[in-house]
Amino acid sequence: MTEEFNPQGAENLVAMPSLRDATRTAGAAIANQFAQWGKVTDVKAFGSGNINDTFLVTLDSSEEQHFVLQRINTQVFRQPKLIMENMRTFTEHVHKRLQHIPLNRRWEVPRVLLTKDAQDHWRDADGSFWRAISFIEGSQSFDTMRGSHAKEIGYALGMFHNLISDLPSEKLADTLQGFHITPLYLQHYEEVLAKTSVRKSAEVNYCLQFVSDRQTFAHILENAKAEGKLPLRLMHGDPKINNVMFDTATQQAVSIIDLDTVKPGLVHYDIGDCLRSGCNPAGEETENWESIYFDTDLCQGIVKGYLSVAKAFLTENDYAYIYDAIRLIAFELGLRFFADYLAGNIYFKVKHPEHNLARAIAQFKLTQSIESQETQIRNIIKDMK
Ligand code: GN1
Ligand code: MG
Repeated sequence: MTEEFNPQGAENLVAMPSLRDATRTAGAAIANQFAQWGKVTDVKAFGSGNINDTFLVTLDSSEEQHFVLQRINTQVFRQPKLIMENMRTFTEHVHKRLQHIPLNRRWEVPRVLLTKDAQDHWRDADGSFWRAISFIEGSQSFDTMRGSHAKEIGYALGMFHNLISDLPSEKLADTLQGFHITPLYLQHYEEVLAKTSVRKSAEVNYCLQFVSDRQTFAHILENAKAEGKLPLRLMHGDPKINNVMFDTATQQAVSIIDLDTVKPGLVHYDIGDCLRSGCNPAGEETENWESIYFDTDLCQGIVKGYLSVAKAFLTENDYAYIYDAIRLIAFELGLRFFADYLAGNIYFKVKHPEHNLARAIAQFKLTQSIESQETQIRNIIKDMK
């Protein structure tokens, strides 16, 4: 695993309230750098991201009243300038595509906002990397799933893939090496395990056993990629449900946000991530593990919405690996949380020391539920292709 991918020493912002306040104050000062069309009247923490610090900025403007300000976690994204370059290439391409596809519904792409000096980011005195993007006005996102949103979430991911399906993968840089390469997460986990004296508990033992039982399975998508069964394409990287924006009036999906991990990869990572996130009604953060299950009705809705716009570019092999992708990405996220717990919570922000352990168990319970419904899930995919 590369150093780039294993951010030793990342700050744990949430566990340090004073630093959080300082960050917020800094946020207000930085917002002014990007506020070209009005005066900043409010800056507040926004969303529930696990990596970057995100703020919603309000302006006293009659045009756009909000924008999103973010401090990129450069312990994770070591080359933040690449993210901004990718975002610009992506946005330009999609805007052109949208001019040629007749769409009878609202679909928007967040824009990169420039500083008063026409730069796409701002470095503050501490060297922190800040950037601003437009807010999709009149829209909202949801941390937990609603049945009526299933088709729309699938549509949003399908639309996203559709709009970049003709953008060659080499046009975008790799902003996060090793991201979603499960065998590398496994290797990292084994390295952490080898140098950690693990405090054993029933929860820890459950996780250790769970990972140990799925060593071979961890290679399934990477093997398919190496054998040429699944092509390298562009992906979103993080299409979880709260990255889909819904029009507040129509409740239709209108955008997918969080474009930092748009880069070459497999569309299967996205399909798997969208389904592991969207079909878990209890959500990622619950500690009531017995309540966790994979909801096949939601799965049907999401797959239906996805295929309504994605059928054109999917191959037979693509369909054959969808079930494995769902199972793998749930397992992989559990593995990432568990490894981070063992490493001392250096990658994902946490609210308490056992937080990543609890998140890992939630994903492993979800994986178990996926495994126990393999036939039903495979049938849903088969019946809809
Ligand atoms: C992280 O920061 P956020 O919440 O957008 C993570 C995703 C995980 C997700 C789980 C760059 O995303 O891969 O699926 O947490 N992003 C990165 O909630 O590691
Ligand atoms: Mg993200």
